[in-house]
Amino acid sequence: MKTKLCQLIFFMSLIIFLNNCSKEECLDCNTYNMDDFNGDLTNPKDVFYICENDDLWDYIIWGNSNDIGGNIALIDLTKYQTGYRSVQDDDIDNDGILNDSDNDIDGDGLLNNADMSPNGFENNHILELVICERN
Ligand SMILES: [Ca+2]
Ligand SMILES: [Ca+2]
Repeated sequence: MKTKLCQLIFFMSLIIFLNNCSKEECLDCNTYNMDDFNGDLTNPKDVFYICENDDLWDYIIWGNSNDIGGNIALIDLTKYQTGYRSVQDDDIDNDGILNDSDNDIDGDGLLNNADMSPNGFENNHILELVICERN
């Protein structure tokens, strides 16, 4: 009886151990601004490395090989994982000066400290295409 219980505990422990050993997926990713993306993959907006357990992973709406469309069809989906993410626009008025150092963030001619709405009234998020290479 005691031997059976020990065997049961051993096999339960083995199953739990093997389930926890599955390797998490990590990806090398490039992002492209969807507003001006023309299919050119050589000039990414941002480059990052991400793993499934990173917080950033959940901010990306991951696609899969069943919903291929538009420009993404150019990519070999057995090698690449694609998705979308929404990020804060770091240069709202597109003057080349990042918001952090821009004294007129929305570009309306009123300096931030005198502007009732320094970030303007537009949606200040950018939709980015995320294309990641599997490791
Ligand atoms: Ca700016
Ligand atoms: Ca302003």
